[in-house]
Amino acid sequence: MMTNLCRGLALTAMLCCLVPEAASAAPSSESGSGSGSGQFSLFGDASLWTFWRIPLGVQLTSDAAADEPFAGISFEPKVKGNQTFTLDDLTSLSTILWVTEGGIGGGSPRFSIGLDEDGDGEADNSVFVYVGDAPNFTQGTGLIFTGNLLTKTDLRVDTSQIGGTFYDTYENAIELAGDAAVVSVDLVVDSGWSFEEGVQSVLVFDVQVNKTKLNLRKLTAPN
Ligand SMILES: [Ca+2]
Repeated sequence: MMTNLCRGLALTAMLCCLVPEAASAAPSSESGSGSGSGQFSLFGDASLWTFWRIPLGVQLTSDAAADEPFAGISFEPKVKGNQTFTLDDLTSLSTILWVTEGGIGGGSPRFSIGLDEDGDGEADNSVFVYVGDAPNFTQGTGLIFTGNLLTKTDLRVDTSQIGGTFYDTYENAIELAGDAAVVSVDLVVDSGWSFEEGVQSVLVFDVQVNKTKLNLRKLTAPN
């Protein structure tokens, strides 16, 4: 435990040097400029990872034996009046995370983009964007800097729910459903079942949706 803590603190210090904005949160989660501002929240087996009450990250755990064998960070776009935040408004999606238990596999971690295609405000279908190395998205524990996943061309976008294929590009997702309203963008961890120990755990240091960054100080544990 202590070793993990020390490694985590060392890692956080390194991230602060490499990516100053990763651990020093923006003034507000709602401060995104232009399309894509919004609010982050936690769900499932998610908790703030703190040191001396200072939030350093979010721990997302999928324990196959738990009542809620999943965890995530959800981003809800905030729009004014009758404006809509559509899929083609979503141009940048990235995360910095450390896979601490299990690994990457079973389709997790991934981003799940909820789309409302009939205008009732509820998601009808989702587009999934996988984290990890294409084409299998299976690898061990370790630190991942994704960069902007939406500009990658390595077929990490699953458009099968909107008439596409499991291995697709974000460009084609836009072709298929660019006008659909985005109601949520979730970073999901739910593949504990796919690992021998039955647990997949991830420490998330940063998530960015367009220009809106995860603000750890604005997050509270899920109910
Ligand atoms: Ca709907």
